[in-house]
Amino acid sequence: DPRSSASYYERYHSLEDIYYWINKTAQDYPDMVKVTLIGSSYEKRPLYVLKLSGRQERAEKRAIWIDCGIHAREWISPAFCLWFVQYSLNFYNLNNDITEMLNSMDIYVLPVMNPDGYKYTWTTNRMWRKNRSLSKESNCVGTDLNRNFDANWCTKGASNRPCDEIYCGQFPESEPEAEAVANFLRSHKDSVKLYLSIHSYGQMLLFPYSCSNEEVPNHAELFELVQEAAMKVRRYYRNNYKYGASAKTIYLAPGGSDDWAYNLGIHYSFTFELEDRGRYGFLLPPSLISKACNEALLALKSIALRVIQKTQ
Ligand code: PAY
Ligand code: ZN
Repeated sequence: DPRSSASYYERYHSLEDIYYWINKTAQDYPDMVKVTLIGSSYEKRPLYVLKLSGRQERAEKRAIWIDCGIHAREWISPAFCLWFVQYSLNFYNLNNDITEMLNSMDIYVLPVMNPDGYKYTWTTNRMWRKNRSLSKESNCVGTDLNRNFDANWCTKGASNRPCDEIYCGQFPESEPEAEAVANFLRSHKDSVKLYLSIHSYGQMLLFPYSCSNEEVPNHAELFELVQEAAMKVRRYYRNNYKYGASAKTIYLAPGGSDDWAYNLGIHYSFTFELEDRGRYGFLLPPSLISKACNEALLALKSIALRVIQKTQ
C-alpha cells in the first residue's frame, strides 16, 4: 500500500489519487474516520470531508474545521491536509498534543475545496487560482472562492470583472464550493470553535479581518495565539512567519471564508499562508513539503490546544 510509505506524503498528488486516498483512509481507520459528502463542485465533482475523532466518547464534542485547496495552484495546501490526517491517525495515543486534540474535538478536514481548479492545474495551467465556473456575461472562466463569501462581499480588494484573478462571483455564495462550505458551517456553528483555512505562499499566520481594517473584538487574544505559534515555529524550525490581522499583514481581501466564519460566530478563525516566502512561490518543490507541513502542524497544534483550554 503506497500510503503507508512516508514518502507518499512528500509528494504532490493528482485529484484522482486524493479521492482514492480519502476512501482508503476511511477504510483503514473505520473507528476514527467518517467521510461525508458536503456538496459538489461546479463541474460536479464531490466535496468530501473527513471527520476525525478520538476513541473516547464525549457528549457535546466541540470541533475544528480545516479546509485546504481553496486556490488551485497552492499545491502545498492539499498536501498539508493529507499530511495532517495521516499524522493524526498515526500519532493518536503516541503524541500528547494530537491525542488531547482528538479526545476533546472532532476535526473536520476538507482536503480539496476547489477540485475543478486543482484538476485544471494538473492538466492545463499550473498557475490557475479560481474555480472553473462559466459566466453568462463573459468568456472568462472562474470565480475566486476566497472572494465569494458574504463578508463585505466584492468591496475593495476584490473585483467584479470575471476575467480578474480576484473575481468575486455573481453574488455571495454563487459558487457551489463556497455554498457547500458555508452550509456545512452554518449547520455546525455551535460545535465548531476553530476555523482554519490553508493557503500558500508567504509564511503568515493570519486572523480576521481580511475584509476591512477594523480590529475584531478579540484581536488581542488572536494576536497572542498566532504570536505564540510563530515563536514555536521559529524555535523548532528556525523559520520566520509573519503574524497579525490579515488586512494589515497581507492586503484587503473581502469575501474570504475566514472573515465569514468569524462573523458566523467562530471567533477563533485563521488563515495560514504556508512556505515559502517567494523563492519558489506556488511551485514549492516536493523536497520542501515535509518542512512546510511540520511547521504548519506545530502552529496548528499550538493554536488548537489553546482554543481547547479557552472554550472548556
Ligand atoms: O485571509 O486575507 C486572507 C487571505 C488572503 C489570500 C487571498 O485570498 O488573496 C492571500 C493569497 C492567497 O493565499 O490566496 C496570497 C497568495 C500569495 C496570492 O495569490 O496572492
Ligand atoms: Zn490562497
